[in-house]
Amino acid sequence: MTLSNKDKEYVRTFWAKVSIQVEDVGNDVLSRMLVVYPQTKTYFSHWKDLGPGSALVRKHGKVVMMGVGEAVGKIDDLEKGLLTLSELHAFQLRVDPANFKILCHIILVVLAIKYPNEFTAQVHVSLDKFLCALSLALAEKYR
Ligand code: HNI
Repeated sequence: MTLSNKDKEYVRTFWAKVSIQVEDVGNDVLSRMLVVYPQTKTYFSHWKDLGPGSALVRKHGKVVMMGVGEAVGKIDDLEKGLLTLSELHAFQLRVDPANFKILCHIILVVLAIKYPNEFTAQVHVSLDKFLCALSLALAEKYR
């Protein structure tokens, strides 16, 4: 799947808004993922508190969303840009790539709730394409 220049523009413009609230957005995303898809908790079993909004959930939520933000910066070559992160998730963390789809779905839901006016159908399409491409790039090192 290729992102058109228009897609990239929509993603960059939308992300400019998200980037000033990455901590809150990240907290909502990770909190919701752990509640709605409790199987994802297995990867974070070393944390003391996996409840919504806990200190570690908030902190890691921000880390993940910063990662997505970096990917926006590398939107022209996601495969190369995310190589290190892909290696980390594949070989060290051993995260089943099915979870990338889950996380991307949650990201869309949270952004739609938080930015109802900016989250137009066109932004939705472009973000969905971007997140699919990001997931694919993250799964690159699994094969
Ligand atoms: Ni993910 C660590 C980014 C999906 C489980 N993850 C990171 C880090 C970044 C990151 C950045 C910190 C790396 C470092 O320390 O150098 N993760 C991303 C991105 C996505 C993603 C951009 C997809 C959009 N990660 C997932 C998913 C899971 C996941 C779907 C599991 C359900 N990630 C982890 C775990 C860690 C992690 C586990 C280590 C956490 C820890 O304890 O430090």
